[in-house]
Amino acid sequence: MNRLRFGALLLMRGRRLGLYLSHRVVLTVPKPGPVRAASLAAFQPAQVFALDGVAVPFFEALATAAACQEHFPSSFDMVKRMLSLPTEMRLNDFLAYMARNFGAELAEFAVPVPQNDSKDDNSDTPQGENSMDESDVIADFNKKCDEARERFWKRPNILLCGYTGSGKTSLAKAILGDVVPDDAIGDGRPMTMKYDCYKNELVCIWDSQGLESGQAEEEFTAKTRAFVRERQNDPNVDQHIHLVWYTIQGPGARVTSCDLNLIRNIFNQEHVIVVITKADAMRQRQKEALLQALKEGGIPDDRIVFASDAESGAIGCKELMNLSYKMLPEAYKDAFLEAQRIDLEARLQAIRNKKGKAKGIVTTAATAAGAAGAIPIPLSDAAVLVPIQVTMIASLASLYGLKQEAVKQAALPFVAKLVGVFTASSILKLIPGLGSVVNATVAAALTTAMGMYVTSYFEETALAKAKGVPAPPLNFDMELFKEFYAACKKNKEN
Ligand SMILES: Nc1nc2c(ncn2[C@@H]2O[C@H](COP(=O)(O)OP(=O)(O)O)[C@@H](O)[C@H]2O)c(=O)[nH]1
Ligand SMILES: [Mg+2]
Repeated sequence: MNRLRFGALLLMRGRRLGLYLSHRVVLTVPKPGPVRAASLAAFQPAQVFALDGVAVPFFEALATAAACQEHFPSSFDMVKRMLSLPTEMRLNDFLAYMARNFGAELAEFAVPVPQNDSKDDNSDTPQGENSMDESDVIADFNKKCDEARERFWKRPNILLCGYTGSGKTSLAKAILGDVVPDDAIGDGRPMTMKYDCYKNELVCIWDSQGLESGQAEEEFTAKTRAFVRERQNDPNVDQHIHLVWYTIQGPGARVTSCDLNLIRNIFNQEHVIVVITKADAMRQRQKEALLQALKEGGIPDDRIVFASDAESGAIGCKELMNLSYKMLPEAYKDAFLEAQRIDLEARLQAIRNKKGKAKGIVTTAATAAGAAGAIPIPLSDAAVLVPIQVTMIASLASLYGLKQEAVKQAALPFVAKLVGVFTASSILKLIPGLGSVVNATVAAALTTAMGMYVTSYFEETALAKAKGVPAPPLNFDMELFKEFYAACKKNKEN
């Protein structure tokens, strides 16, 4: 069966049209009069146009019409009015118009049969006509999480280059931790064949084979050039190499012409950090000699870091991490900061700094909820607010980098609760005196309250995760939620 998306336009057997708000709520004009919400099952559509938001452009006009109880002879007239089409237009001409202007196609549709079998008895989820399909909500939630993930977490590509045995893999492991497998570190043997890609959702490390002593330098240089060219020619910048850590073995105290050629001519120098490795085993004189040789080769001081692996005390790793952070393109910084294992305080601070973005997400959702609430939503249909909030929570979960398992543990119970909270009986219990209708102000305030509540919980969870301590238990704390709600309402009134 085709999945319906928010804003799909439904056509009933016959001529009645409805706007699908998701989770089985349809807006239509059931009989001459104002716009009403109906359940998908009651509407019984047989055909559907455009599974993707075709009705969204006139949603605002619809909300206004509904708010002032505007009278429509039929749902078809309502749609024509929203689209500013001539009232005498016939259904066939209308279908042709939709195809032309929205690329909307008419498809057969069957109302899915609700599954009521697997609900436990003391679940908060209401049964019956107005109940939302929880599995639908969760599928939607997971999809929204993936989408948000792509927005917030752009994964940087870091290339490690340098002679075999110079300590490339050890360095990557010291800074980026477990993404680099233990057995990738060699003892003189070339462990890395061609280019190995170590990656998780935060970072992708290209570990090159490295130049073997005795191997033709030209061949190695040509191979490296080909690899870099291929990536930098990709129109998708996410595929580019964003940073190069070029390693020079410190105790060797030698910079070869091959090193200099690679650093200066093959890579974009703007993206290269020269890392002098095994600093733990270097004499001061060797350090000075290397710096001098690099300086003569035209490498600026501020692009050179002395470092050692984790076993040797991770000398200079914090410095390398800070410099890398500074040099990475803006979009890739957050993921890098999260991936690095060297500077815990920087990670904690980065998590705390997410409040601003979180606030933006909550405001967007509250605005959408306010627009939905402009059609005074009968409480039984407060379900229309759920998809908006599901999107909000998914975005917040992704922003705080809660991984798939954490999302399941921390966010899904929220979503399940949400389905319960936004139903007539529990919402009335929650906020006495609310009346029987959720209006724009209440819809926005409820959404803001939920957003603030979720943000503070996700922030705590992300901080705990970074510190390696157990995440706080999730108790959906009604009292706390009420406090947030009261604060939001007060804000609105002032
Ligand atoms: N003393 C010391 N040894 C290191 C350091 N980094 C790497 N090594 C050793 O150098 C060898 C080669 O390291 P590896 O990371 O596999 O180098 P790669 O071939 O460039 O990836 C291994 O035996 C490492 O244990 C370091 O900072 N200090
Ligand atoms: Mg290696």
